Amino acid sequence: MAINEHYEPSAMEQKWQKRWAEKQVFRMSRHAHKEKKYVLEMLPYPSGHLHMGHVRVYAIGDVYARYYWMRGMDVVHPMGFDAFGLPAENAAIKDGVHPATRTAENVASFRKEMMAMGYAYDWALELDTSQAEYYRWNQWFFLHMRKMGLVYRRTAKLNWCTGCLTVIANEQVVEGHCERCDSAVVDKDMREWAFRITRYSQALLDALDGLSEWPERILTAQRNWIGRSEGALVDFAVEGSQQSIRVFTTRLDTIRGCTYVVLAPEHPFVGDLVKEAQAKEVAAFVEKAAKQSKVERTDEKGVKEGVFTGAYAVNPFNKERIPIWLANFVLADYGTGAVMSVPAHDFRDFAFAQQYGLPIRTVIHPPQGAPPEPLQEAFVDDGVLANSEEADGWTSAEARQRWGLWLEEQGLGERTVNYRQRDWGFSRQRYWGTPIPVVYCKRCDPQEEGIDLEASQLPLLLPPIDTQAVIQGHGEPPLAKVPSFVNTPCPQCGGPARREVDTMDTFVDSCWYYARYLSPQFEEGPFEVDKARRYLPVDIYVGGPEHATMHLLYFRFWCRVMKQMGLVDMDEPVKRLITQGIVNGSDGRKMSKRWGNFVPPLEIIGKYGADSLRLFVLFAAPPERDMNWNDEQIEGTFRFAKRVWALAVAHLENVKSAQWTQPFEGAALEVVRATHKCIKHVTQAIERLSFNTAIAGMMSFLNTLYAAPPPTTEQEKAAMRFALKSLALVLTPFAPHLSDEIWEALGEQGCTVEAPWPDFEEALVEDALVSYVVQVNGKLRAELHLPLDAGEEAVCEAAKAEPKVAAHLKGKTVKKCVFVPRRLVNFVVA
Ligand code: ANZ
Ligand code: ZN
Repeated sequence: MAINEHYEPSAMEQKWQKRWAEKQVFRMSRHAHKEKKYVLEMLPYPSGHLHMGHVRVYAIGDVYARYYWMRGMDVVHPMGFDAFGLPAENAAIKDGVHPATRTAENVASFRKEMMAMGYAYDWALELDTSQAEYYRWNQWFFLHMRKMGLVYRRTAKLNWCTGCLTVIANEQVVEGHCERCDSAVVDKDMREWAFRITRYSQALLDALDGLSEWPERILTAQRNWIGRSEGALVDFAVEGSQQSIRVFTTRLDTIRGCTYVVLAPEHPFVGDLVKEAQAKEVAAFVEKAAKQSKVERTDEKGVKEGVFTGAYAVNPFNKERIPIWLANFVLADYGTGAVMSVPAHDFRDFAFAQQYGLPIRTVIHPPQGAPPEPLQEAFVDDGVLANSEEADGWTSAEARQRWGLWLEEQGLGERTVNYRQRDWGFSRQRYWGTPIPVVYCKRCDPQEEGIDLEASQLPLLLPPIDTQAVIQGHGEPPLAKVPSFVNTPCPQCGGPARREVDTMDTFVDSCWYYARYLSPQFEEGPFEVDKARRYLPVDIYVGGPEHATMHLLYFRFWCRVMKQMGLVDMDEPVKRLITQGIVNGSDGRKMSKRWGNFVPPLEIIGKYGADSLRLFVLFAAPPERDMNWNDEQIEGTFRFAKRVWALAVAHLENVKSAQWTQPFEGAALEVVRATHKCIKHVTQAIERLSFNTAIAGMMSFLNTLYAAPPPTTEQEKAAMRFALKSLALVLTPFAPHLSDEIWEALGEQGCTVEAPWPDFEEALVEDALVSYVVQVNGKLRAELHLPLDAGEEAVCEAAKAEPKVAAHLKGKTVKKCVFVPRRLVNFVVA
């Protein structure tokens, strides 16, 4: 075969991509009897073209997939498309193209660009969540989960995005704005469907401790999101009323410092409590608070506003009469919607008390003693009780414990646990999503709870729709504009009924896709249980840290549900999670068309080849760190690829058929040693997720090979052949096309990913020679390079024989010889 002496990646890469596909090199179950390894990257939303962030995350996954293949494992490495969602619909509104059309185009171009990157996917497993054969199983899960009590309908104050014209999740609201379109988010009372994820709050929290291979920052984010707090419910009697106000507090120890009580403006008692004199002011306040969004009300920097109700409560501990206020920052749906305020020990209460001239009473001292009065700021940590009568001197923890019991004995309250996490509302008022399989019948279901379809009626297909109808959605779900969809006979009475017109949040789609990949054509259920048993959980999952509290929490919940249904036998979907850093432009800002720092991957592939691009994204920074695009550095990795090829070309004819079976020596041995060293370095760097140092090691190995004398003897040729072959193997996870080209040129069979990962011999990795400093009476006289295993006697003899040392020893007696192995010899002479 004729070798192209010039490094021309495009022909080389296309050739190998074609061959890999024809031979189905990456197919699942190729090593069916070996240990399995499931390597997965988060499935992308197909947005048109790959950007550098995609290139990077898939390159990271690809290193592991190829590496484990070469380790002989039964690797699964699939790819698919999270094809439903708002962007396709918004694009339709912008360009007048139907979401289905746009999505199909985008999927096709994504797939093509991924192939051009040479990613090792088993394309037979590909899935597209917008296809009925996929989303019908979302509907199937919905029906099952409803029977399990995990799906319900509720009226809730929802986050309504004024730009996307749909409800969005709490997690998607960033500082009062939509994460996606940046428009303002307002509260809106609506009926919606929700998953009872809170039933699993404690289980999801507990299991975080077992996720030892997840990044700490994700675990922390999930802990905070679930937000377990242990506290107490305490009843405060209301003066002149039979009712008492129940508050939730995490700081029962501070209760003797409570100087007023605050209710949420929506609290059901407000109407009854309020006194004539305050009625007008209170009504105005309630109305104003209702217009503020949750985010505004709880923003730490936001304005804290309140109003006195005219009513008083009684502190059950000291029987003190304290005023009842309303405040915007108290939320109706957290705890009990009522708070006992302790301004001396809570920042928010402190600010509020100062603003409205309410008393501040210290009841907790820091361990070092009482702070000076008046307080400059709240002391919010645990400490020692003061001004609390019999409890003075108790620790905070002790007080919570003892008073908690006391409350229960007295019937004045109870200890309790609260979670910040809320149920997951998943109704979306948009077209491009999974239809919800229920109908509403006035006759059979006057409360509009929704009547389930039968499993046999699935899939409930998303109807074709006129693009104009999607465009004119404007707040009303587009599906409501398709009469042939909406009007349907009631499954119970056969009379006229209406279908649900909301669709499901696309985060439903990504809750279980990793299991569907294993049997994407399966028609009897969401996936084949046997396959799931064999290949799950996912061993390595790579994706963005921005999914910490949404996808990565939702799919953990879903996994537990699937276990209860008997579909899987694990509690957690993923063993090891890798969250990649951001790709910034060369200006250090997040790479984006908006900032004009966007570098299209396709252009880079065209100019330098996919291998150089892969090397670049893996070399520029460790996977979990952010990286900057750098024009010089892509030139650098391109130069490396060229030099690898040039070295192979230079030696190929000469070394191709070299054979050697004896132990290596001399220059040949040095080449062999350098090779083992490189194999060890790359192997360990891959295991450590340090791909940049793996590449650096290969670069320095390449320099060693360039510096080696041209091989002339059969032995030297064989050593160089071994070096090139090994380089081709360890380079495979990073630059697979170039590797395979060298592999083939050396006359090897198949492709590198089918070959075993090379082993290294520890004995050969250690440096052959060590350098000794030779001193006479502590003065440096010479430096010697001696074999690693040379003993004291041999080293001293060699040192004495060294002419420069010999000159200083002449005519003197050596009184002592200090020997430090592998470092130093010092002759002490008189
Ligand atoms: C008295 C107190 C004294 C509190 C103190 C804190 C410090 P986490 O830990 O987040 O669960 N709280 C209770 N319900 C609330 C609501 N609906 N809206 C706003 N705040 C509410 O927070 C629990 C604490 O938040 C509770 O403990 C309560 O204030 C407040 F030195 O009670 B604390
Ligand atoms: Zn009916």
